[in-house]
Amino acid sequence: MNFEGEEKVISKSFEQKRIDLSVGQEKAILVSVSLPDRPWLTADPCGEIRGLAETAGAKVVKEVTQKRHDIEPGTYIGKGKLNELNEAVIATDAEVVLFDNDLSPGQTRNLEKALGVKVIDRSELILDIFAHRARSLEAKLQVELAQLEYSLPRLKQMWSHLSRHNGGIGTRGPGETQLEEDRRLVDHRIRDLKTKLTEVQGRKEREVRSRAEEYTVSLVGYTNAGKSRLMNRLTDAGVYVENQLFSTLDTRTRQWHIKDWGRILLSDTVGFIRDLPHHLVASFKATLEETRQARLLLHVVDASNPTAEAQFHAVQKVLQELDCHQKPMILVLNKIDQLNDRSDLSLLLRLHPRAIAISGATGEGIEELTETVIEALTADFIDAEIRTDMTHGKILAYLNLHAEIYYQVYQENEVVMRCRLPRHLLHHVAIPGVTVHELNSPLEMSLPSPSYE
Ligand SMILES: Nc1nc2c(ncn2[C@@H]2O[C@H](COP(=O)(O)OP(=O)(O)OP(=O)(O)O)[C@@H](O)[C@H]2O)c(=O)[nH]1
Ligand SMILES: [Mg+2]
Repeated sequence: MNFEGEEKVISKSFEQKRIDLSVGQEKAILVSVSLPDRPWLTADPCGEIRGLAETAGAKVVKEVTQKRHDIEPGTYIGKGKLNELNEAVIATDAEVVLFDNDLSPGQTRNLEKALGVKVIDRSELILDIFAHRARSLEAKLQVELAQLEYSLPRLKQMWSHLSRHNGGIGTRGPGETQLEEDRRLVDHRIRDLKTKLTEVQGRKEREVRSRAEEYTVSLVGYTNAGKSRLMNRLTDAGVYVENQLFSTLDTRTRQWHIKDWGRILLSDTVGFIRDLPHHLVASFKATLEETRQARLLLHVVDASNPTAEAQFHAVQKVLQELDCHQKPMILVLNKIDQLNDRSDLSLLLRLHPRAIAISGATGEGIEELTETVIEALTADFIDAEIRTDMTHGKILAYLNLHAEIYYQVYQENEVVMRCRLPRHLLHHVAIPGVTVHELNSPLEMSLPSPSYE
């Protein structure tokens, strides 16, 4: 991958390799293996990998499935299945085999040798989709880093399957020197990208922190759950909505104005998926900064999807990796207009009694969602009496901006205020020369100011 203003450090041949390994509009056979720790979740075992394959542009010509207790170390699938796959490749003229499971570099190499076509695993396919979708410089840097980290241990195999694929050009594969050279270049580029991303991350952190006083809410959820559509409904953002996986790769933040209440900064972000490549999660930290710093998460689930519950857990797992799983969260059960049978919804509500059922498409449930968001954001408000002398003009201005002041008197050189403000802003106010007394009961609030030294 290559973009403006970026120095080309990776060799041309390496870039070409990546392009050739991209899925494109090829005829593809899908393979999905069920294992005890990674079972199929629906009656359609290839459903998700088909979605990914089509998103990448491939034409699916056949699907092969196998249930196993354990993988075959060399080839992942058993000998019989491999023969069946081989015959299918010949019969359909397939150009690529896409695995729903993750393969080791050795397994990929052996499978390619046996089948004579490219074999691409789930992580590589996801990385490929991300690479095509990335638009901003930040997203491009992040995807390139994830791709290179994924490729580094696979360089040898990348060369060999390409030489085979390209009809015998350099069929003996690259010399060791060429391989060493590639490794060195990739290594160098990884370091370079990490430095650039640290800069981006630092800038992003400062930018997001500067909004610390705002009500920041972040939409999270499985890919295609309907986050962007909900964002558009709430904010008129005009964000790209598409019935495909990973439509959104960059974070967008927009103002959500709630009548008679105020504004919220709402962020829409990249969707998650089961077994998201680890490199990708790690390198997408800059993009997910809004989520990491948000006060509240809206976890959007497609309630009409038969695997809704599993998708919920897959997202929670990624949130854990990002250290966001302890944040206040509202579970939003979306697409209820699409449910044929509302008993599926009852089941989800039994599992998550505090969830809010909505439809981003019809607007059903949006009012309840709005009220729940306000409740969650205002839950941590305090009432306080604040005394300060007149020299603290900045504090007064700050309170005017961020607190709801309902009582204010001037006594000699002192201002006494009673106000309601978010607890997390208290530390901005409680500085030397300012006395803050928390009012704990309505009675105390109505009493004449207590005197305290
Ligand atoms: N019927 C119905 N369809 C919906 C609803 N919300 C979203 N969709 C559709 O679901 C698809 C995905 O919606 P998006 O908003 O792009 O989903 P997303 O979560 O942003 O997806 P990514 O950006 O890929 O993570 C689109 O075709 C939407 O029109 C809903 O409430 N009801
Ligand atoms: Mg989206």
